[in-house]
Amino acid sequence: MSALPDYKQAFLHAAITGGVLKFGSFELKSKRISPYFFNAGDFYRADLLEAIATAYAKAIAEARASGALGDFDVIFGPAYKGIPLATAATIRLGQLNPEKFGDKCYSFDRKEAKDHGEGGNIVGAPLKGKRVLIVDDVITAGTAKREAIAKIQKEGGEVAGIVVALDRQEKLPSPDGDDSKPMPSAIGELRKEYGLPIIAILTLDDIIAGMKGLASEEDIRKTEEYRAKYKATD
Ligand code: OMP
Repeated sequence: MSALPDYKQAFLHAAITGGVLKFGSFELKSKRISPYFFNAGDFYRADLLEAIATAYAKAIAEARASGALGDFDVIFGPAYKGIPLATAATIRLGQLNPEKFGDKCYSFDRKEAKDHGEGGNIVGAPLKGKRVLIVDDVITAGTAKREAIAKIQKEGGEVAGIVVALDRQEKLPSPDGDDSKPMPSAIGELRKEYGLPIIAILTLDDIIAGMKGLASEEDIRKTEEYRAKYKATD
């Protein structure tokens, strides 16, 4: 029996059987070579999109109910992969609890500012004076999250927190390039630096625990080896 809540188990099952969580050899943004890769852009089929939207919505509702996350006005999805995630999560959250979440809005950024028509950098709800929850796919080094925080602040919004589908639990690269040294995690550093709640639907530990029966013995072994090599100290 899995210790994961049902909605997380259902999400992990959808990610593996739907081919969103892939096993093989993948170069990451950090240049590390990973035996697994989670591509949120592959949640394009209706049933998979529904699965990820439900997982975000339930994780957000759970965090609000426990007090781990404060109130927010807008769900922001950084371009491009965050756009359908934030949009779908906003709809699902409103369906889940219309009274509590029916007035939540979505918003996303343009990669290039538009200089005609309505103009600007933001599509969807304006961020000025709003509490903004970032919804994004994966956290490895936290670079993309820092960029999203800076964009929201520049628009006059206040970041309320970050929700990701997967925390890879990786240590930050050592300044001297020696990856064998213990180092803290990207999530831990972001929490410390910005004092923000950061919520992950799944962690690498959850994936390894849930892979059994869904992935080959070899993929499980390689993923465990990768975790042993790159897992952060916190
Ligand atoms: P940061 O941790 O904020 O730099 O973001 C990591 C980014 O890496 C994600 O937003 C993805 O674009 C990409 N990524 C994945 O999508 N899936 C993975 O399993 C691993 C990565 C990655 O390259 O680390």
